[in-house]
This record gives sequence, C-alpha cells and structure tokens, in this order.
Amino acid sequence: MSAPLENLRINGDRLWDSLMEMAKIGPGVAGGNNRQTLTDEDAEGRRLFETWCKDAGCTMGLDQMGNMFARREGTEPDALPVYVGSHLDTQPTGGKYDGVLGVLAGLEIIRTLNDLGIQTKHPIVATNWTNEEGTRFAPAMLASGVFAGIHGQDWAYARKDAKGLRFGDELARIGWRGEEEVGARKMHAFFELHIEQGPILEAEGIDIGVVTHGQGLSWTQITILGKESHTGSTPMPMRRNAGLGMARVLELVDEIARSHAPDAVGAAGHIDVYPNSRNVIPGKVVFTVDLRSPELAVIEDMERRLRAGAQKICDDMGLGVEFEKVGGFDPVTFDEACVSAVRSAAERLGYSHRNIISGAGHDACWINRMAPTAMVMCPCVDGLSHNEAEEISKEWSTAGAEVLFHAVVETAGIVA
Ligand code: HGY
Ligand code: MN
Ligand code: MN
Repeated sequence: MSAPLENLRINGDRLWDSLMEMAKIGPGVAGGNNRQTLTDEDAEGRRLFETWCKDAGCTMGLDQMGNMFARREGTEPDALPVYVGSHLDTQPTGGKYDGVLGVLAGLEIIRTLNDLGIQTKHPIVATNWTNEEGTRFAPAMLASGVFAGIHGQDWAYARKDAKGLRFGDELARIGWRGEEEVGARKMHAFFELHIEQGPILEAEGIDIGVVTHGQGLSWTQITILGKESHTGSTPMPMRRNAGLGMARVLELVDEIARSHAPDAVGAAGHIDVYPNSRNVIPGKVVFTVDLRSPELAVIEDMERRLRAGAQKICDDMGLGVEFEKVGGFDPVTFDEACVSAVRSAAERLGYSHRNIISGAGHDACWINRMAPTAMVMCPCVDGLSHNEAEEISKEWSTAGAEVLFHAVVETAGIVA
C-alpha cells in the first residue's frame, strides 16, 4: 500500500450540506426521517444519490436486490475495487444520519479525489445497501445478506410487510430492481462509516470508534394465542389474556438479558395486539424479541431460556404460543488489516480513538464474510439513535469521513 498523503482532508461542509439535502426527503414528524425501504421516499432518495454520483463522474451499477454501486475508476480497472458505503433507508421515526452518513461519506471520498485530481490503483465504489433496517421487511440487513449468500433471493423477494406487500413487488414498483446478479461483484475490501448509536464515544470525549467487532443479534417472533372476550363482563378467572402473557414474557426477556450484564441486551420493539380494541381482551399478540451479545454462547443461552420460559408462562396461563426465528447473525470479528488502516488513519489525522464493539447490526457484518471489512464510528449526541432527535456535529461527521477517506485510499493505493 502506498503511503497516503499526510494532509488529505475531505470537504466537511459539502458532506454536511449533502446530509441536510438528503434529510429533506422522507421527513419525519419531529425533525428526523421516515424514509423506509422501498417506499416512494426511498426511491426519491436513491434518485438524488444517483444524480450526485453521476455528477461526480461515477458509472452506476444496480443489482437484483436494489443495491446501488457508484464506481470511480482506478488506474488498474481489473483490480478488485474498494467498496465504501452503508444504507439510505431509515426507521419510521429515524434520524438523519443512521446509514446516510456512511453512504454520503463514500460519495464525499469520490468528490474529494476528483477535486484533488488523485488517482487510485484500485477502483472505488460508493454503495447503498437496500433495506438495512429490516423494519418494513424483516430481517435487518436483508440485501447485504443476499449479497453475502446468507439469504436466498426468492426468500427475500417473498418477505412481506404489515400490509402483505412483497419485497420483490415493491422493489419493482419503485423502479429500483436492477439486472445485476446479487453477489457477483468481488471486493478488495469494504469500509463503512456509521454513527455509534450508543453513548460511549461522546461520554469519553473520543472522536473515532475503531470497530474491532460487532455483537451478534437474534430476532424471535412470538405469537401468543388466548381468547377475545369482553373486558367488562368476563370474570378474571375465565380470561385467557394474550396481552398479559406477553407482558410476563417481556419481563422474562429483561431478566434474562440482565442476567448476562453488562454486555447482553434484550427487548421487544415490534408489538401487534389483536383486535387492539379498548374493551376486548386480546386474543392474539405478535411481537419480536431482540436479543444481542458480543458472545455467541450468551445469545444461544438467552434464546433457549426465552423459549423455555415463554412456553412455561403460556402453558401455566392456558395460552397457545408459537416461535419463529425471523433474523439473526453471529458476533463479527472485523479484518485485522482493515481495522489497523482505520486506527492508523485516526492517529495520522490526530483524532482521538478507541476500540469499540458495535452494538447495532450493519451491512458490514454480512459483507465481512465476502471481503476484508472494517468500520469507522463517530459519536452521536446522548448516544441516541432510532429516534428522530438523533444528532451529530459537523466536526464528528468530518472527522469520521476523513478517517474513512484515509483508510479507503490507503487500501486502494494512491498512484502519485
Ligand atoms: O437492528 C440493527 O442493529 C440495525 O440498526 N438495523
Ligand atoms: Mn444503520
Ligand atoms: Mn438503524
């Protein structure tokens, strides 16, 4: 790898302006974003990203999962490219930076290389992965998962949202289903910049997270079946209250996660109650339990205790219960060489840094199975994310993008 130019910097104002411009698409109701995957808002955000990439001289690629690739040529066109990116889709009450920072920082690297007239040996490809969030269509990181051979494409196309719409149909409807075979692209390396989505970097006053690992995730969808009846006239002993069963299972989830303190976490963010009427005892509830830990054995222990405990709770209450694994991935160890490229970039640029384990899942967690991969993290205010109040500073955004820039360009090789 050729030594990077010492004072290589990005245009932090331009990156910030692009973030603010993208944030206008799919606005939330409280200052954040609701640009869920495969909605018209997602399509509009894709069009803006594509326009910007074409303006930067990139040639565009699009695969059959809607993954977008903006290629800047290297001096050796046959050399495997260095990919850099994240996701443009957001949570329904998402922030302006989760995923978007990583995609637009990839574009900023290309814009800066153009400004400086720098050529790299390996081509560089800015990337937008479809449906990282997994909110509308579970699981999370769906398209990068197909790219990495984790999920079949037909299975992915058949995933349905709450309205029963199919992923494959929605991708075609918004006009972003490409022709390229998913996963055919080979990579020299992949880098992803992401906000931490946790409190550590800000609390310690650290500029950069050097992501050495990603914790593993398990999503279990649980359906509890009771009996709908009148909330007023049904005597308490006669009730088969699915909602109460769920409440006791959620208590169990909290207890199981806390039993593996300080690293394990557990909760349910998705809850559907049927018929969800004020004066009807819920006859059915469907909810997804999200369990995470940096250790696979802990995840497996939590999954086992959840199923056994929930089964007992429901048996004791005369309720039916069904379990379905709807998402998950093992803990991830990122590539040593790529991680050290991130670390030395932070040192060279004079940014404080520390090793960190990613609490959230990212497309990099799957791509790490296909190519040497690493992540850069920047702080976020109060560690808050998946909330419209998600916020970062321009300084944090610039520092993260500069470290990403150095790691990517060093890996791609500068041709003097
Ligand atoms: O769930 C996650 O960790 C990611 O934000 N999709
Ligand atoms: Mn994200
Ligand atoms: Mn997210």
